Amino acid sequence: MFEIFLEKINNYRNIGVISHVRPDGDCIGSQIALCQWLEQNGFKATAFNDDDLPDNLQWMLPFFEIEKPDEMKFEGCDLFILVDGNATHRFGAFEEWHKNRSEPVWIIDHHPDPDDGFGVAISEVKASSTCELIYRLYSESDISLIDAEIAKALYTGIITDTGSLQFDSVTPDTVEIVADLLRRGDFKPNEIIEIIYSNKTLPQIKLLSKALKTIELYNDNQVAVMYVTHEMLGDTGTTYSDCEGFVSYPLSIENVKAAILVKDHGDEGIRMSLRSKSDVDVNLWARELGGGGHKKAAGAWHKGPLSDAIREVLTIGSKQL
Ligand SMILES: [Mn+2]
Repeated sequence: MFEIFLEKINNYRNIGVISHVRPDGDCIGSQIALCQWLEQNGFKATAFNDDDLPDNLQWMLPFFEIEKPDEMKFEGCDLFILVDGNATHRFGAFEEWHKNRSEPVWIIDHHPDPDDGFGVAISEVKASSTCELIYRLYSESDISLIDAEIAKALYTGIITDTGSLQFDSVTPDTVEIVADLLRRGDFKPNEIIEIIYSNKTLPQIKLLSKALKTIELYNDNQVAVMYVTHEMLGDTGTTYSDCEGFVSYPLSIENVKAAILVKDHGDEGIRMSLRSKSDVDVNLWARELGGGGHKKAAGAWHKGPLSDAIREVLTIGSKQL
């Protein structure tokens, strides 16, 4: 998988590694592990992200410094590698800066339908996560270089991108990789799972209780819609980032094939998170709304208002049910 990558990487020295905006466990885990691999192999790596890490990933910061985009630092790089995204617009300030530049851009990613024009594209839709791909980079070069930090970073990405090994993207290989990471890193699953998931605040749980009351079923009870309004955030003293993971509740209702969390972001518009636990491809729904993602997890924006966004996504979805 990484033959061409391993051959061509030797033409470069200073490599900028960028993870996508609104970072998650997979993009940060793969970014850190890739930067470590580059430095272990004699390259200079610089990690960039436009946004701060969410609280539950901050513990990984000491593993590798992640910097804010900086033109001077971009100019010092002779190659850029984008991780966990397949279109430059997912990578914040880098896109605008790179428009008039000629440094090559590579991707390592598992989202469907990548953009054209990447010098090297490791694009594996079947991979559970980008972290699974970075593990393969190690296994195809020198697996013994995986130390405890790298093992924890890769484990985090695989766990968060697979709903703790529950999604159908999980294969026997994924589970074997996880077992190997646990051995190499000498840690137990709960050490990391508890940091990632057992960090809910009381206001978050109060917000969840309000959101759960909004759940309605449509299309013969096959689609569940749940929403969060500005007012609900104000009442509970929470922000949109506190809705992380909410969509799994409507998705867990029996017979529901797809679930949508609709968040009213006021002037910014309406944000929709779509999930599927069936053959329903919510990436198609999201794409029709100008968004995208994976078959089972996708997102899109709508100009609003909330009721229009719900009506439109249900109309799009009903074509597939
Ligand atoms: Mn991912």
